[in-house]
Amino acid sequence: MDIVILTGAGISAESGLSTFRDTGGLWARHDWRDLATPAGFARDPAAVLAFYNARRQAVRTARPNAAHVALARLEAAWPGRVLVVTQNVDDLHEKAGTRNLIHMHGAHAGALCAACGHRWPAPLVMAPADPCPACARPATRPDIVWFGETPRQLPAIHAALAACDLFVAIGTSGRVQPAAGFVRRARTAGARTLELNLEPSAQAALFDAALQGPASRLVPAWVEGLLGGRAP
Ligand code: BJW
Repeated sequence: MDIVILTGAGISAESGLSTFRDTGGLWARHDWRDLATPAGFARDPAAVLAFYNARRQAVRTARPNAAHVALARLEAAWPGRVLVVTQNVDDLHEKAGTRNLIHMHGAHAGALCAACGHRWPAPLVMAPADPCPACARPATRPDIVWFGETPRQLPAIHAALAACDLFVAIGTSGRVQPAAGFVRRARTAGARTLELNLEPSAQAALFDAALQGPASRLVPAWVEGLLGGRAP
């Protein structure tokens, strides 16, 4: 039985990283048009880089919680294929030991030249004057998918959704496309679907089952049940 797991900011909330759309979340405190669009970066690169520098710094010291650890344990112990597709740009799945992982919205670990498209490992702090190592133009940006940009590795994700037997969404509000559409794709392909979230997401009614609670409690319990032979 092959499993595809979609994670969102809620899985990292208990590791101390902000979500986006909860009360006090990043988009409650900042305007996404200024900080998470190519147009916002063109208007004020210093403000965008400062926003991501602060978050990159917070991620550096953040530790995976019981939910990330449980997913890594599932991948190691499960006889079928387990693919984690994360919308998160932190590295907590990697730190927990997950190997088969797609960062569909990019990662703090990467830098991208907005002028020539060259990619390289991100420094801890980016500044607008930083030259691209390939073309030398001062156009360094985080290698992160902003609104209006195409998420990474969609063909591989769509292929996995079409072939999976179980699709699980964890800690995501289901408000951002195309990730919000994955549950429909998985259902169409015949997969069973499960949502684990603090509250019912915008997509909750589309899932076969939806459980509410903190990821650090729900995910380890679900993984233990699955590895113990309980139905998903
Ligand atoms: C817990 C918990 C705990 C809390 N335990 N749970 C109109 C205008 C402009 C754009 C559009 C538009 N209409 C449609 C679009 C497209 C747009 C979009 O969907 N916009 C909507 C918001 C309207 N999408 C795009 O532009 C995407 N690209 C695209 O569509 O390209 C076209 C294309 C499609 C297909 C093929 C080819 C081309 C790109 C989207 C990029 C998203 N970027 C961001 C920021 C960058 C990353 C970063 O800085 O970190 O990505 S936005 C932000 O939202 C971030 C996240 O990855 C993403 C999803 O958020 P997530 O993870 O769901 O977090 P929250 O906060 O929303 O939810 C957290 C949940 O956890 C809540 O439900 C809590 O209850 C729960 N929770 N604590 C369990 N302890």
